[in-house]
Amino acid sequence: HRLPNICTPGVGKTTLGKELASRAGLSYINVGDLAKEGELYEGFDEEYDCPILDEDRVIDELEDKMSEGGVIVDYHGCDFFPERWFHIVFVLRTENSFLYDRLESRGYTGKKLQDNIQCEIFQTLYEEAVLSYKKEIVHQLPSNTPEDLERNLDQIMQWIEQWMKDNN
Ligand code: DAT
Repeated sequence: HRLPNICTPGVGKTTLGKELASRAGLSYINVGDLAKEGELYEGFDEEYDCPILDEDRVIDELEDKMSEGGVIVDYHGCDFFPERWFHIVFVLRTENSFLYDRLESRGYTGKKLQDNIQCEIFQTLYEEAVLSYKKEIVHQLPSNTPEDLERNLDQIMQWIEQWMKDNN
């Protein structure tokens, strides 16, 4: 069976991605974890206090799995992945008040907290997604409440079923 590849940049990605993988029988890949395990970095960003992703090595690492299909890729950006990899891209959107609380409880403070909120206000990740993929495959999903999560899961499951019918 051919299975679709899905990219979910945004907020609440891990929660949605893992649950979706288990319901749909797809595999879930967290690019941040993959990079950490393989030390796929090419430097360190002092300002943001985080390592800089070696994008070429990440792509090499994922290529075989992606061509097999059936992969959910979780990352906060999607512009450096090959366009051919993905059949659908979801950008999760969280309102500021909710986002602020979530990031604060994750220990974000100061510039890192402010910049992440700004990124959401300016729709940075959505803009990046529509510039990198055909607009028709990029979807924004609200991700504020547990009800949103459940609705998103139902919708994506329906999309996957349809995709399987159309492609097998
Ligand atoms: P990400 O992977 O995008 O960083 P996450 O899945 O780790 O985000 O979620 C961050 C926090 O928010 C975590 O405590 C779970 C919670 N969360 C995720 N989706 C949610 C939703 N739809 N409603 C309420 N809380 C949510």
